[in-house]
Amino acid sequence: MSQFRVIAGVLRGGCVGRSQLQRGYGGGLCRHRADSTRGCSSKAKPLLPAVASNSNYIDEMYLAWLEDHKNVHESWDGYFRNVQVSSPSVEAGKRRPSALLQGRVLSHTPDLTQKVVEDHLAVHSLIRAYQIRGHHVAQLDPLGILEADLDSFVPSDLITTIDKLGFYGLDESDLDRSFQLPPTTFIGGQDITLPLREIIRRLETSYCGHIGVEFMFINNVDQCQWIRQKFETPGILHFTNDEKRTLLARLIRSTRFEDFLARKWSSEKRFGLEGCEVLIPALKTIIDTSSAAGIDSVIMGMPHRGRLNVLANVIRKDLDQIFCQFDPKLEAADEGSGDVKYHLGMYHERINRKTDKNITLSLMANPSHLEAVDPVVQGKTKAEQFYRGDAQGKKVMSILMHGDAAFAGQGVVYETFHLSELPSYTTHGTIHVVVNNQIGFTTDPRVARSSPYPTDVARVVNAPIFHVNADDPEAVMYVCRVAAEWKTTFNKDVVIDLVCYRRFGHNEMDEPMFTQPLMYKQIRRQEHVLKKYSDKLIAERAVTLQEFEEEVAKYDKICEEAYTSSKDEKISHIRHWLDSPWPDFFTAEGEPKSMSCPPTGLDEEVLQHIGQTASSVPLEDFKIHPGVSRILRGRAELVKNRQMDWALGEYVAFGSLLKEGIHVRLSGQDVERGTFSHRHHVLHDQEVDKRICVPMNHLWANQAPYTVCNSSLSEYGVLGFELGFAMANPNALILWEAQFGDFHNTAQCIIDQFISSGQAKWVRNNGIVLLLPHGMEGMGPEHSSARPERFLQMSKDDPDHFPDFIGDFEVQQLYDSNWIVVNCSTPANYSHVLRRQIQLPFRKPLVIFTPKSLLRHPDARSSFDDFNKGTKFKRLIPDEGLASQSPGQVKRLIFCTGKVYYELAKERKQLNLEKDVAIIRLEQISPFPFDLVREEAEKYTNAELVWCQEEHKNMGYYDYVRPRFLTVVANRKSIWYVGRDPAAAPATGNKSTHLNELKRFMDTAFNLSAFQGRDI
Ligand SMILES: Cc1ncc(C[n+]2csc(CCOP(=O)(O)OP(=O)(O)O)c2C)c(N)n1
Ligand SMILES: [Mg+2]
Repeated sequence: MSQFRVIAGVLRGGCVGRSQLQRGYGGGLCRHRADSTRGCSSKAKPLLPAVASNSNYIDEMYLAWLEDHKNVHESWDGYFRNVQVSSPSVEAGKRRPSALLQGRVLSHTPDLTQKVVEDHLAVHSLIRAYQIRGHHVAQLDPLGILEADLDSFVPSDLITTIDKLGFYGLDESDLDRSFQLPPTTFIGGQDITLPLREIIRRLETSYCGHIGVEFMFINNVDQCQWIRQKFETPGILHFTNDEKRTLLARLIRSTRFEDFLARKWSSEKRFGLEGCEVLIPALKTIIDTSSAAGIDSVIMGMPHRGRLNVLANVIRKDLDQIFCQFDPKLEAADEGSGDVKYHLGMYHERINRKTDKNITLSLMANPSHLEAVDPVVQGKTKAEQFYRGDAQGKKVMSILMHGDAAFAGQGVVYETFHLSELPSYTTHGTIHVVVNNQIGFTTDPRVARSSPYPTDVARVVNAPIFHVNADDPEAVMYVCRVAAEWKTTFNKDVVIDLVCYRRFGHNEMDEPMFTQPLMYKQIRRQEHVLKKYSDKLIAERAVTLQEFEEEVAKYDKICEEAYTSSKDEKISHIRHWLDSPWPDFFTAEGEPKSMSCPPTGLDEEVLQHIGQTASSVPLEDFKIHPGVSRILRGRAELVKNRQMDWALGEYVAFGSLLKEGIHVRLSGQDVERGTFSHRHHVLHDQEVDKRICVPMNHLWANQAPYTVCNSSLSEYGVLGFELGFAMANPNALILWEAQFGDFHNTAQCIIDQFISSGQAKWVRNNGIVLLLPHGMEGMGPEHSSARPERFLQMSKDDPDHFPDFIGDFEVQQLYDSNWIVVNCSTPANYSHVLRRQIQLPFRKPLVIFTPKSLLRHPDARSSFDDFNKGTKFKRLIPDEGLASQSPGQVKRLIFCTGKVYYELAKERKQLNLEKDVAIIRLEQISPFPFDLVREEAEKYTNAELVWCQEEHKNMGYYDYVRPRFLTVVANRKSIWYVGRDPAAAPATGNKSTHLNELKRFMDTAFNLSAFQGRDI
């Protein structure tokens, strides 16, 4: 066999055709010669370097080809034919191919080879430039007046004019030369070489049309290759007539729905979707594709814009239920204050018509606060995945919709993205859809963000971003399909940027011409997308005009009929808008199954068992840190003495609930160890990297799982996430712990908008627990106060109304409250309140101010007796000392809460005032235990009442408790204040000032004549 034949044979066997290349991408890039039977190993060099290293190589191949075209691989065959065609003036067979590559007859010199290589490299760079920067010149803006990205930057390495070829050392004469395509492009389809002109044309089609793809920052080559294949393969944007008709029908529904609302309620705010009607078919395409891939539950979050349309045409809420919300005379049937129609949520199970599979769609209720719902959706999605054992997110997924201004501006978007890949928080890929109407209320993007696109925030997690012109419905559908496939393939987030416009003002009342006159002149001229698309399909004969008109008439009729029946609705049930129903937890009417709470005490064996597990390492050969060993020995000692400290009390609550099948999840910054190093729920082997042990998961044979997870350094995002998690299942204890209580205020929006008011607005129970370390310990202004005053101000119990004590008052009062605020002073009470949270027949958020120094305080311990059967949470802890034995002689009754009790008790002892002063601990502050406080006030008839707190007077609890105490004593007595003076900062940064303040108010607390002679 001649040498030429060997080379040709190698090429034929080894030169990889397109289909082989496509298959190969998952296992790594390969355009290598792989036929080992012909002497090629997997280490064979790629073709191009071989060309580069030896121009004879091409010549030899060329000669082999001349001998018989079949001697070489068909790609080379095509290549040599091409070269011949492009140099017709010379008899091709007599020239060397290295010369032919230049399109001229030249003698064979090393310079020539060099030039071939350089030109190929240049073309490869050019291809790469389009992949990276093509989106900058994509035609994304349907209005064609603005840049959908903020910069008008036209990359110099894109061939927007012929002279740009010079950037690569090429010129116009090179346009018809063929170039071999690199393995990092799919523009060739089956062809491995293409003329430069065609290369550029195809790159423009893929990257500079109505779709702009941003993905080259992704640091995973398989993922990049996957995207390239999806967007570069020729002919990808092909739709069947059936698909086009479905798309048209969906666009009709979306458009006519808004038209209908506009006709019937022209002056009502509804935040219409006009200008982005394509959102509805877009979402439906995502859902269809996801359903086909096995997803059967989709949880969605979205802002105001287009929400009613999504409810009607994606979730399929009954139209009459939507229309009746516009009736001003509609009466509310449920308790609570309700919410405006474009905030309500919805849950619906239906059959997906495209896949014939069941699918559950839920849209989460949300406040006006843009993007606040993002982490909540993620938390709920995670919880559904967790409880269904859907470890990879193959069944349950989330879709988040955003406005362009909010997506760029709200920090919680970033926080939510950063949860997306964390093991205990990932939902395995969210599809984000941005309704990018290029405006936020009245503000232009150029003054609303510093990044070129509103979507740039997604780059931090390597999410691909697909920008698409929303006036090209087919391009949108394609992008949505790819996004859904991306999610199911890689389990990672992806962003669809629907570049659209807002046909009217921010809402239907707003005049946009005040602020965006030119844009709105253009918008008035803009043809509706439905008109454009229907014309297109009619021209293509995919539908007839008559079919189109019939489809429109059909949907209009549906709307009219629903409108007529909506007039019969006189009462609005918010319950019908519930996004997370708990059917087995409540009665069919959505009421609690009882109005009582079983006691929360436990058997001695349970306490012993939990105590022992908490003091040991359940795994063999597991070497823990000596400091942790010491802590565990300390716990064992306590257990031996039937004592519990704070950490053990918590262990008992969690461990016993796990035994009862209740999942417990504790999340927050450094919660695994505990900020104050008291918890140690995750043990780390000191010798084996990443070997950990969670003893709580080794407690019982068939226990529920315990999740304890250190979170990212976020409050807003993480608290929102846990709140969402707690929505999925009432039979779970979900706790979020702030590092220090003060940090909760960066999550204030979740607390105000969801936790304190969520049930009133959306009739949705939620049993989330907030653990907020709190206490004046001289640590300075920022590590002292969890701001109890804020929580108490938002408690809805009436300060001036003395309630009737009917039924189980404790439970009834909790039922009527919007949340529960406690400050426990003993481990047992902490443990009981956590257990009560689950024993209650309904769910309310629970805010617990937790201690810092008390974690190790020898007096702040509880006996096993306080946990035993029959014991329960004490809303108030009465004085049990000398004062309580002869209450008539007590001169002063000090009410307090939390840690200050121990300081007061110590001082009282030192001053020998135990008979004169009674100290009562308010453990549940809100709802206020009117019944128990009255008992105490009546018991100590001759005592003056004092409220003592360590917080400053304008903070803490005083403003909350004072009017309630006065209601208890019917304004016949004063409640005197003892504590720190009013202040701006929650605590001093100066240690000695701190101690002086403490001394001063302790002195007042026990100065029995301090208030004599003062007016009531
Ligand atoms: C956190 C928050 N800040 C301010 C507002 C007031 N607001 C309501 S809509 C809006 C503009 C939103 O623009 P964009 O996100 O682009 O959505 P669009 O209305 O354009 O669809 C603003 C500022 C809000 N709802 N939430
Ligand atoms: Mg906008």
